[in-house]
Amino acid sequence: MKYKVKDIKLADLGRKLIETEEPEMPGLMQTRTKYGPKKPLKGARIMGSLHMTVETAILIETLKELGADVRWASCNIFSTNDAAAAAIAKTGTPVFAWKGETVEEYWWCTKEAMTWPDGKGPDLIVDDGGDATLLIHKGLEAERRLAAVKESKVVKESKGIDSLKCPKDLKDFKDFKDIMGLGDLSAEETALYFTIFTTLKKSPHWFSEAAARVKGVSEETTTGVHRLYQLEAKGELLFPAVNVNDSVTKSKFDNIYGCRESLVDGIKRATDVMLAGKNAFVCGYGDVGKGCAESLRENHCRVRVSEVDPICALQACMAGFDVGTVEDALRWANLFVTTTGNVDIITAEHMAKMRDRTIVCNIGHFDDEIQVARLMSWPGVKRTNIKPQVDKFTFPDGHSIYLLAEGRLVNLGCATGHPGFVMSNSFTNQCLAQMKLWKERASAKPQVVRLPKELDEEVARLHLAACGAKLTKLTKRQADYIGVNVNGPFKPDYYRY
Ligand code: NAD
Ligand code: RBV
Repeated sequence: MKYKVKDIKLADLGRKLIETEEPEMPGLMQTRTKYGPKKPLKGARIMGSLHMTVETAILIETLKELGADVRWASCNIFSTNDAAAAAIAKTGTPVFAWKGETVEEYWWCTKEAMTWPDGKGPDLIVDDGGDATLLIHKGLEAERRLAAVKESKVVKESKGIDSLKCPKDLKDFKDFKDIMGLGDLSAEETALYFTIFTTLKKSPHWFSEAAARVKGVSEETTTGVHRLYQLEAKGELLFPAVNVNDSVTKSKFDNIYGCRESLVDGIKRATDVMLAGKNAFVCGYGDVGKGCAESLRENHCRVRVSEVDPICALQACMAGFDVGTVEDALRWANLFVTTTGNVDIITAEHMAKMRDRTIVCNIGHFDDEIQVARLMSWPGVKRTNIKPQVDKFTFPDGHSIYLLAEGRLVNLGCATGHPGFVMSNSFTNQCLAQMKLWKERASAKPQVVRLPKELDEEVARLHLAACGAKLTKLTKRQADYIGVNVNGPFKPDYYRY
């Protein structure tokens, strides 16, 4: 299939949106001018799993300008801008994404974006949250397990599948789950493993061949980076990885200033609520939490935050926020926002005790910060859909809460994500990371690295003119005095910004 988007007729609108946003992304436009003529990504097949927004469309067209052969899927079921997706598909770049995918469709799209017309996989991955990387790692694990089972007696011992010759003769998904020893799976895990099952049924060595081909991944977000370091620590990381999130010009800009703009955008587009005078509770005061708390205060909410880390809690105090627990805020808050990248932050029990008409949303990467599945199956709870991505849940005692984007990233599910200017910083880092991975493909090891500080400073430099900023130049005497080079890097690696 060449592409699958909501409606290809939206391409003209998408193109206008892209052209309007391009001047807001000077880092990407200058990357095209500087590196485009040399085509440093020539020959590279790049698969992307990253929100299919207008900003991402400009990243995709930059990667193409650098010479890459690109295929794309979104990394969230609600985050696609259908017009942007159509505009990219119309140029001949395969896109598999639309707003409002089911989880089954989501994993199908991811695998489709990963499969080139010759049936083989990508050379490089741009990942956001780690799902493309996860598919290859879990797929390879399954392929190996099936091969091992084939060689052992386990097949005979397992229920009713004595004659199984793995994996081509797998009868159904239940056989596969039995062999893999998969117990109760969530809907999301079921969809992931079903995609692995159908892939292996058709092509028993697909994942080992794909894993051998991939030369690297660049990871966009905090949660995806955590997953990569966990794989590396276990010795299971299959290919080199660049941690884009921890470039200073990414996490200290996108995560803070991006969320500072797009959180409130999402809440307002979803609810039209008057924020001034409301009590808002932000769970987590890391980078995202800092941007969220500040924006709610700027909108004249009273803001409290929660933290587990005493350093971040003290930072919140110094910024003038109250620090407390979710439990203590249940009868106080009109709005809860989760920003932790952790699980079970707002439980179904919490929601059962909240004030009437409390708004609950998440801006962290995955939806398990809020116990959405437990909320949906809470005894006697009634769900009323108000409009796409806005649901009212009424509890038996008569109080209701409003859940935005089914607990998925509210800024991308209910609005259009961060603005272009901040994404230009993030995505310029992505381009530099992809060029590094491709250039070093013959020698790089399967480990997680960051981009050098020189490049981080360069990304910032590319965005200064648009803000009308004029840099001061160090004299040689000043540079020697503080122990740096006149042209940078200006800080040691341990500096925290
Ligand atoms: P971070 O590590 O800087 O911040 C998370 C904070 O949550 C930490 O300070 C941690 O101590 C705190 N925390 C953990 N468990 C907690 C708990 N039980 N209660 C209270 N606090 C707790 O990470 P970040 O860069 O701020 O990213 C947070 C999440 O947002 C990640 O999932 C990331 O991928 C995602 N993200 C989303 C967007 C977006 O546009 N929606 C942008 C950037 C990052
Ligand atoms: N994010 N992308 C956008 N407009 O395309 N907005 C936010 C956009 C990214 C951001 O970099 C963050 O790390 C990631 O989404 C979380 O999935």
